[in-house]
This record gives sequence, structure tokens and C-alpha cells, in this order.
Amino acid sequence: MKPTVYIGMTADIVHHGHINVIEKGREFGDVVIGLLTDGAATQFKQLPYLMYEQRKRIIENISGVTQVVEQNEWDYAPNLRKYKPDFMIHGDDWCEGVQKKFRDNAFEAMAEWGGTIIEIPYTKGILSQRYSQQENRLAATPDVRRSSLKRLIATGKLIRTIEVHSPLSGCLVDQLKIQDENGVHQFDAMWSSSLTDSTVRGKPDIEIVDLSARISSIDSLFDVTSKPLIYDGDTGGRLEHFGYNVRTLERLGVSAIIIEDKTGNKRNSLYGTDVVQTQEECEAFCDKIRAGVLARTTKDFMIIARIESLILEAGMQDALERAFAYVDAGADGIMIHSRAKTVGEIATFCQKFRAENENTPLIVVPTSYSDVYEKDLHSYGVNLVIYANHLLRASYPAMEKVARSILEHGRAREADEFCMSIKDILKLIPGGEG
Ligand code: SPV
Ligand code: MG
Repeated sequence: MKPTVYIGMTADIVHHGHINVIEKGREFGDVVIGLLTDGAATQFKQLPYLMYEQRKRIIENISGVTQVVEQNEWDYAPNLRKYKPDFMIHGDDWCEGVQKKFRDNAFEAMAEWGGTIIEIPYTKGILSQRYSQQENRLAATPDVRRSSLKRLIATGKLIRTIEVHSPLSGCLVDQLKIQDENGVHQFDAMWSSSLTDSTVRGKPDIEIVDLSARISSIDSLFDVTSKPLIYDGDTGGRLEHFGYNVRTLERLGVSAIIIEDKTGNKRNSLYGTDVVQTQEECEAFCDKIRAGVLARTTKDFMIIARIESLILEAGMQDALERAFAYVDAGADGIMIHSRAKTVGEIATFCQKFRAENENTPLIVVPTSYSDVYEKDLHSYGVNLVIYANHLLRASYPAMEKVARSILEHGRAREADEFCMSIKDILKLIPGGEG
């Protein structure tokens, strides 16, 4: 039997670097490619542009590749132990930094059965940054962007979403990454909040900013970002209009709409029972969900039902009954909202819901119970967390401080220290220099 050679890769945009490593592998035996799943790849990179099955077909058709197997983690060691290859090939770019840990794990595993790791010089001349910019542009087409939310949820990780209220805040969320030994941490998706979309316009959050205005903002946002967007659809509006609105958002490349089970003059949920707010009848809301499901043209677009029972003090039982009814009506996810100071009632809801429904995505918005850690939410069965208003809440006090300082001093000098430099703001959006 020929020896086996294990090579791990994501293979999204395939280039000569991939071929170099496969050619090398062929010299030693039958090449088995450990193809990183979406979940594995996103530990350090962005969601691949191509779906797993598409990447698999491409790699299977490269000569010398005898088998493609799923690699479910960034770490090679679990798959190495499973397949026990005679050789493993890797570029020498993993000798330093955070990747070194994975090199050590691979050496430790291969030593267990006397396998050999061959390190080859990382192929020079590939500007991986350029490739990732290229991938970003590809990911910004409506079809790819729309479907990416469902793909992210399917990885089983907790999907981290944050409010954006302008293209600039979108750019920040698109680009911000921090890295530690566990991987790269970034926001996975953006939230178009009715609260912040109204507030930036100086209007109250009462469904007064119409769809055309909000769509025009999304259009500008989509011009300069690539991450998926979840749209806060308030009550969804009139039943007769809802299907049309779903199709408009879907066509733009929005990934999901969340509609809340309220009726009449919609007020922001965080007012709770301090203002008059009316919950929609369960069956009437199910009709709205059905209308949306019927109207959409792709399964990628998600219709998510938001339950206000805890906000309006209608009780846990009511929240759960509604959740199951909304799922039966076709909702692709349940957002359970709370204005409690601690996560208790959300944890209870999620655990009770999960006892009867393992798979429907659960979404939460920890604004009032901000103490909770993401890992705890994940352990209750939550799939997606939305930080619903933080960037706008951060920016207003920052602007106010500077404006006050100018008024107080009759000049701008004292405000300079609170502002980014002109050099930095010019650098922020490249392309204006030439
Ligand atoms: C929003 O962001 O507009 C929301 C979430 O609907 S909340 O403000 O908490 O109601
Ligand atoms: Mg809202």
C-alpha cells in the first residue's frame, strides 16, 4: 500500500501555493486533503466564499488528490489521530506566533505512530491580503452575503452581531479583528436596529422611519461592507405589505428580518410596561410569519419571530407557547427579548425551549442583562447574540464631550485630545490620496 500524505487547507481561492504543496505531497504518496469546514476556517479566517461542497469538488479534481476529508477544527491533531497518515505537509509559516501551538500539536500527534512532518517554504509572492480583499468583494454580492448568515449559524458557534447605524460604523465592524491563542475574534454580522436607525435621524423608535429610508441606508452600508445583515423589522407592518417588504430586503442581500409580536403604536421594548404597548394575538402573528415565508424566494432569507411576552409581563408560559406556535407557522428562528437586569429568565426560556426543540436558532439581545458572557449564553442553547445599540450609544457621548469643550473654551485646541488625528481620519478610508 502506498503511504498516505495529509495536507490541511481551506482552498477558497485556489492558487499556485496550494498546487505547490499538493505536488510535493504526490512525491511521497497518496494525498489526503483535510478540508477545513466553515466552522474550522472561521476560527482564524473569514467565512469562505465558496461552500464546503463546492470547495470539495474543486480539490477532488486536482490530480494526485485521492481523498478529501472534513477537518472540523483549525487544529490538525484530531484528524491526524483519526487518519494516522505516514506524512503531513505544511508550509513553514506556522513556526511562529499563534499558529505554533498547532504545529506543536501536529508534531506530538504524528510522533505517536512514527509519522513524519515535512515543512516546505511558504510560497512567496502570494499577497494573502490581496486575496482576502478579493474574497471580501466576492462576498458582497447579494446572494453570497444573504446566505452567509445561515452558513455561520450552521457552524454551531455563537454568532456575534452588533448594531451599525452608518456605513462608517459598518466599516469598523467589517474590519475589526482581535487575535489571541484561541483564534481571531470578530463580529459575524450586523444589526440594522430600528432604535438606532430612528435615533440617528432624530426620530423616536415608533416605526416612523419608513422602509425606503432604511433601504437607502442599507444600500450605502452594503457598498462598503461584506458581512451579513439582520434587519429589525419592528412589527412587520401590515400583513398585506409584509410579503413585499420581505422580497425587497431579500433582493438586496439582507439575510434575515426579525419581527416582533406587537400591534398598534409600537414603542421600544426597553420602555417595558411604562408605556402602553399591545402584544399581537398569537394566531394573527402566525399569519404574518406565514405570509413572509410564502413570499420569500430563497430559503437563505430567514424570518425570525420575536417574542415580547417577558417584556410585557405576560409570563414564561405565554412566551414558550408562542415560541412553539411561531416555529410551527414557519419561523426560522426565535428571538426572545427581556429587560431584566440578569439573564435568569432568558436562561430559563432557552432551556425550556431547547428541551422540546433542539435546532431552531435562538437569538437574544443582552442590553439590560449585559453582565452575561457569550459562553454562558451559548451553554443555554443560544445561537446568536445581538449587541443592539452600543456603537451609537458610544458615539453620542463622545461627540457631546467635544462639542461642549469647544463651547467652554471658545476654541478647539482642548478638544483635540478627544479626537482622532486628521492624519488618521484620512488614512481611515483609503483611496482619496491619488
Ligand atoms: C432595536 O435595536 O431597535 C431593537 C432592540 O428592537 S431593543 O431596542 O432592545 O428593543
Ligand atoms: Mg427595534
